[in-house]
Amino acid sequence: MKQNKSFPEGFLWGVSTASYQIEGAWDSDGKGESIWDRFTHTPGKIRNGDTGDTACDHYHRWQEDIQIMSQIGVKAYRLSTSWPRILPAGTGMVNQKGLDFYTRLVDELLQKEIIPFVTLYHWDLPQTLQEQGGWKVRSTAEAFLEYTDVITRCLGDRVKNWITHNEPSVMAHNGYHLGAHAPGLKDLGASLSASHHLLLSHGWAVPLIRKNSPQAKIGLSMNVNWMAIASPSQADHEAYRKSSGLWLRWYLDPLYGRGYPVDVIQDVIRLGALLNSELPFVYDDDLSVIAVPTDFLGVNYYTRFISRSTEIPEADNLPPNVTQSQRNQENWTEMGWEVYPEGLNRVLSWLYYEYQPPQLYVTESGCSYSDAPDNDGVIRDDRRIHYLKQHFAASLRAIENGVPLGGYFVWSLMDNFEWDQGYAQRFGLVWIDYSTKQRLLKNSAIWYQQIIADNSICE
Ligand code: GCO
Repeated sequence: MKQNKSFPEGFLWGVSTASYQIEGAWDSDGKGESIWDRFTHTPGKIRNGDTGDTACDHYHRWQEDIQIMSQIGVKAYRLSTSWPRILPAGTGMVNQKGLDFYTRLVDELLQKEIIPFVTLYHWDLPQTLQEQGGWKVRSTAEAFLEYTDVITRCLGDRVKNWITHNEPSVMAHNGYHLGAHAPGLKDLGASLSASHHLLLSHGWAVPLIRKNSPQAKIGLSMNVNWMAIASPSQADHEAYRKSSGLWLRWYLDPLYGRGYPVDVIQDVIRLGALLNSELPFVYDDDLSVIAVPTDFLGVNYYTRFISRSTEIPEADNLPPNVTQSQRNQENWTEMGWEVYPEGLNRVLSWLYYEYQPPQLYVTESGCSYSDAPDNDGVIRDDRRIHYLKQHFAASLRAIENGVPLGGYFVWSLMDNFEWDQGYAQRFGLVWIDYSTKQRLLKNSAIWYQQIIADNSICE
């Protein structure tokens, strides 16, 4: 029999976006160039040659977008501020028009009783800083502090929820090691020093935000997908140790006071990216700076990945890395990611019991399906509704399991620029017609409206 299952009172139902993915206006009103502007303007980097030059044109249509959020009834909105819109050269001159944009945005959100969660860095580093070494060098962490000071002095009286970084592991790996994201480097050693400077800048920023924004709650968002081990073999366990080490423990361990994991350092030495276990980029007090207490951990969850040793590819009954055409449509999104809701419960529970953050939020979770308006103009994105319902249910299981989960931000409010995938992937609750920039609520947005109003799901 179906049952109504309620969420705790005050649970924050939200939506999430990021500046480069929605704003457009890439060179308007004094904004400086970002590494994503440079990267997307470089031929061959992005699917279909797409750029974020206009994206959803949110920079000009922000009022309509807030109106839509208000119509859906969201309680909270996670946005990110664009560093080069505020400090065009990364440091020094402040662009008042950039600050004014975010001030108007925040004021309008508050007016509509939507709580802003502001991410300071969602990957759009000023290009000028990249030319000085980007996150590879310590001075970028110092520059981040200057930027944090400017923005939190401006908004700190009204914004009370701050996220320093979005997915530092993805920034460091995809940007500096795998080369798929800006700045497009392929150097494991560089990605390690980048990761350290990202974490250091977080550690420095937290006390500054506390000073400029009294009573603020501060956290950082990590992408944590569920990592399953393909088989009980030693080789598959070893594959799991390595990948979870590099992608998760390398970040979470220092953030929660354990320092960098020794086994990962040994792996990296074996790969030739470090000479020995002395990490040249770590200075004396850095680890205690990074371990500064925070108020919450943001979790971006999408899928399950399977750790499998390449030596024994077929040794189990978990899905192999099959091609898109072989996949059961229902269980795989158009990103090629498996739909695996129980992983969210496991991730939230693992993070809470392993690292004990005082609170957790799902700061992103969602799916890419390209369902378009039918002839009658209705967007029947039933697969998204199914995805969200199952992931909300998994969140509730985590709450029942004792996890202090404060809210869930659906990725994303609207279709937007999906990094190296350009506009080919649509994660939105709201459809964007990219030729006219018209917004249209999908059925999932209307369904979400009801979930928020009821604060419960029916299972
Ligand atoms: C990320 C980012 C988002 C993405 C989303 C879908 O996780 O990569 O935070 O900007 O758009 O996750 O891939």
